[in-house]
Amino acid sequence: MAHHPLTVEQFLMANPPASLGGAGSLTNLLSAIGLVGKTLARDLRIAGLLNMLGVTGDTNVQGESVKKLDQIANETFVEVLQRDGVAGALASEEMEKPVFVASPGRPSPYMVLFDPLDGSSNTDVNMPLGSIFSIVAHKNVDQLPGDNDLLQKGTDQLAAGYFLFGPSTMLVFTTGKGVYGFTLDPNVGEYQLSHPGIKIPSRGKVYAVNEGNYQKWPDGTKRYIDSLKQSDHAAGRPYSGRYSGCLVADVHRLLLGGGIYLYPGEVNKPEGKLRLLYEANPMAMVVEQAGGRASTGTVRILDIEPKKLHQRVPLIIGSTDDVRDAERYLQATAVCS
Ligand code: AFP
Repeated sequence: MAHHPLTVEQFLMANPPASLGGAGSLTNLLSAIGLVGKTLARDLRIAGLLNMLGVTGDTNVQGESVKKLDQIANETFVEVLQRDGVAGALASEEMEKPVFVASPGRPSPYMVLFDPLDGSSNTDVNMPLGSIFSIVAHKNVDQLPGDNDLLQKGTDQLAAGYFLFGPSTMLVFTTGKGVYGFTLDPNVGEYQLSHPGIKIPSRGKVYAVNEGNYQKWPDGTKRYIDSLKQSDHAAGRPYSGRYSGCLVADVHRLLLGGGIYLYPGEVNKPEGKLRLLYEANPMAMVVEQAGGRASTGTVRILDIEPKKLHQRVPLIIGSTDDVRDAERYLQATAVCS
């Protein structure tokens, strides 16, 4: 008998997520997001042949140089998710302002926040890339959504996940009932269940951080990273360093094998680099649903009350025991400073 893993749609039909806008509407939204991933996987596979590499010459709201693939990925998310009223509002790392799609005749209970292409430094050198998405409810569909409706705590997310564009394309997501990984079979055109019920080990042997920033860190962060390099066989140290430049790829490795990813605050930039609403929150929901932990070093990511759409936070995420170890070192600095 041939082996036919569940497609993501079959999985969602068998495990229907709590929908707001009528039965199946969150399933419809997740399927639309799945189409975005298939489209991006197709483009990325031959980007070098389609004049899609390099920069556009613009800078985004973050003040970062925009890669052509950043723009293509953002346009794909917006074009697909504007259709069919699957989402009422869209917010992106690449757009200063959200796109409000809902209209009186086309309300939608869902809003999607996304980083359309994570790991932009990897686009032109064929290294791993990702996309990250977070789905929140527009609670009062009788009123059109506004900027403040998007500023919701991570604990309010209805679903979150990512695409990993690596040797294979994967869709990994949670709707609050565990974490499931699907591998895209491009020949069939379907995501098929390959990683049911992902659980992150309580401790790993891998750490992911940009050590080039070492001199910018507070002492506690330096001491933590130094500790991972000390030889202590009972504690499984030294850890191995694995840093790809793509949050999705580094966290996916930890999700399956355990360990810790850090983009910590710096002495002169305590807020760090990563964005709360469309990077830290969705990755934190996935990792917590898999049994892991995500904090700023002092505060649980999912408990943070957002103040601004593109707000940045430090991110310490991964195996529970590893993140707790890091928090002890970072909080020791916080107390002293
Ligand atoms: P870009 O998408 O702008 O490359 O940023 C990627 C990212 O948000 C995250 O995916 C990486 O882990 C981290 O930033 C890389 O940042 P550094 O290049 O400063 O280490």
